[in-house]
Amino acid sequence: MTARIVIIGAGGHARVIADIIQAMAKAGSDCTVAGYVDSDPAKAGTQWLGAPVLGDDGVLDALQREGRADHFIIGLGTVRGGTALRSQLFNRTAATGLSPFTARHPDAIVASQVSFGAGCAVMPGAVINTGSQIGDNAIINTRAGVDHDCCIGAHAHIAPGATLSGDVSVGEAALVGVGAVCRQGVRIGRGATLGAGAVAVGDVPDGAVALGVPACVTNGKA
Ligand code: JB2
Repeated sequence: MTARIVIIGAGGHARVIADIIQAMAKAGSDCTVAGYVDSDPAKAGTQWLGAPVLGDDGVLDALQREGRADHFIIGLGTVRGGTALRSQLFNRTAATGLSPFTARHPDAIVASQVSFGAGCAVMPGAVINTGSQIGDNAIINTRAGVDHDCCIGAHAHIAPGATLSGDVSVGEAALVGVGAVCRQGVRIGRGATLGAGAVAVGDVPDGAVALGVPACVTNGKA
């Protein structure tokens, strides 16, 4: 049966997700975008990549009950509220009875013995090497590299062009910024941020923000 997927959010990241689902369908997967939900009332009724904004999060129960959608994926990326908001939306939407959908672009390279949780997003050009584990609702963004035996926690975001060497661990809801680099074996803590372009040569503690080359923990913004 065709998976009818509702995308949570209707911004830039959501459109990238819609494009992936459409690319998967073209490549033979039985899936379609049922529509989006977005908290901005001005977006209700608009169309993005041929699919409508169906309302706000309040319509999810009815979509599920009336059989208009059966799956969801979080379409918010790096917004205010960050990964914490993504995890809240994931848990709240799963509670409606919709099932999380993993969107994996056909042009991503995924090695053997890689495992995915529920509701992940893997963008075009991403490379995930053997033995890696990707947690629920994690994003492996455009051209990010996740080498062998990495462990990416639930709700984490590996931003475009980031490079993780082998055996790197990224904690739940952590953000590895655009073009950041993690040396072999480092641990990025739960809820931590490694800023854009930073190079982590040592561990980043839970909740910390680390910036620069080599990355240093700071109280500043990433
Ligand atoms: O609670 C919510 C909610 N909060 C904000 N529920 C729902 N259903 N939608 C919510 N939104 C909506 O998410 C906003 O009204 C807005 O339409 C959308 C966020 O769109 P925006 O384009 O601002 O951000 P994004 O998350 O799609 O993209 C960010 O992250 C990506 C990874 C940008 O930084 C992109 O440049 C980046 N590539």
